[in-house]
Amino acid sequence: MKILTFSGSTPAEALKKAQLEVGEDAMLIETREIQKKSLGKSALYEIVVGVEEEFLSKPIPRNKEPLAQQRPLAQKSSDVLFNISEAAKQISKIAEVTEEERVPKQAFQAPSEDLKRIKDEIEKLGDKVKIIQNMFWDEKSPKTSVAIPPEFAEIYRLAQQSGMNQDHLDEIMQLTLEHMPSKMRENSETVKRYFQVVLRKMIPVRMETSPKMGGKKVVMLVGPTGVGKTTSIAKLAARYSYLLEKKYKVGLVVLDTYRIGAVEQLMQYARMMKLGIETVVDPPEFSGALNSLRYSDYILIDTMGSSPYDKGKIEKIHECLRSNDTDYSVDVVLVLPSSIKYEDLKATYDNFAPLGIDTMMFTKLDETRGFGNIFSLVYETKIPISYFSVGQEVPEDLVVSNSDFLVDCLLNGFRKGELS
Ligand SMILES: Nc1nc2c(ncn2[C@@H]2O[C@H](COP(=O)(O)OP(=O)(O)OP(=O)(O)O)[C@@H](O)[C@H]2O)c(=O)[nH]1
Ligand SMILES: [Mg+2]
Repeated sequence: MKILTFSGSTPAEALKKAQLEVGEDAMLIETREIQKKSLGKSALYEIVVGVEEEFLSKPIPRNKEPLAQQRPLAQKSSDVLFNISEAAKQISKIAEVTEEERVPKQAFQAPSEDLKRIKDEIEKLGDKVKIIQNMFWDEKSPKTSVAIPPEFAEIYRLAQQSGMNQDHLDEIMQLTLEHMPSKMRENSETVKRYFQVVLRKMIPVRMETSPKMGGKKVVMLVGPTGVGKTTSIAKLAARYSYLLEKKYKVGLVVLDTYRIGAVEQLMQYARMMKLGIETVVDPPEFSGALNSLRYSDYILIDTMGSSPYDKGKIEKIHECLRSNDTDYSVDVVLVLPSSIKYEDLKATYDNFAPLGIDTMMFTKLDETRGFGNIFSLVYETKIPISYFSVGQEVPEDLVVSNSDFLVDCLLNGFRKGELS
């Protein structure tokens, strides 16, 4: 065996030279560092290889470098450890190990740096996922598809379950999509908050105002049978006459002339609260009844319950309103139960609409779970809400209308215990 040495600025470079000169069959005997890298000087490595004489006799390609670095070495072939290919693999393994060793060392020195890098990467990935979701939402508007992106899914489901009319829901979703800043679409919490703001803006409410100096408020409650008109009149009478800071004079009128029981019901409340009460049998008596209560700040008018399809009874109320020749304008409040579906609310509204509805009052909120029907009716008719009735108790189960209350009921359900 012939022993040869090759040198290079790295062990790999020296090996490459050896491979070019003597081929793959040489055996690596030793690798040495001859000169350390220093300023202005590159490092120098020397490898020692052993080659069988027979391989050396093969012609060496003409364009190969001469064996400039070659020098014999007193080394036995039994000391040969590797062939050159194996050595090459070993050297690259050493390089890998060195690299691996360096990583944990760095991690140990600056763990927060690496964690920060990983965190940044995760955040970037999260952003990409959200961008994809938003692109998906842009493409599939709720008008054309039921596929709602995850951030919108919760709010969409809640609104749908609330009994809101589907067309209204789709319209509102469309509006939300158009106006919502893209930053807010990022998670379901911000989507919900924005959706709440949109809904709130869409609910017309009538603020409660007191009668002007020397003025009077005349309020008439109309609506189907058994919805809670008389009970609500009693709650309002109690509120105005002794629950508010200022105590107002309240007078009552009852238009329900055919049902003795109904008149008696309001009479009892009047007695309890010491309020004046007038009854009206025929429409021409209506103005007279108002005039006889002229000392009052509030005149509250209870009417006979009418089936929404009983045009005769509704017409009788209309006649009273038309016959009013006093100076007082009558605020007509349509009382509706929140427990019926949107389509029935709308049909009822349509039947009472000829009376000229000024505001709506929704009762029996304590008996229902979804409030989308109320939302849809006010969204459709644009008639503001004045009050909610949330139970049978007089006078406490009355809520003065505010959009926050309805939106909260709509999205989170009604919780009587949480009423202030
Ligand atoms: N749970 C619940 N019951 C209510 C509410 N408001 C009224 N009621 C009840 O509903 C029933 C009918 O109430 P009324 O006030 O007599 O209804 P009305 O609209 O005057 O009925 P008519 O005069 O027959 O047309 C009574 O038992 C009330 O206690 C409410 O908000 N929640
Ligand atoms: Mg009644």
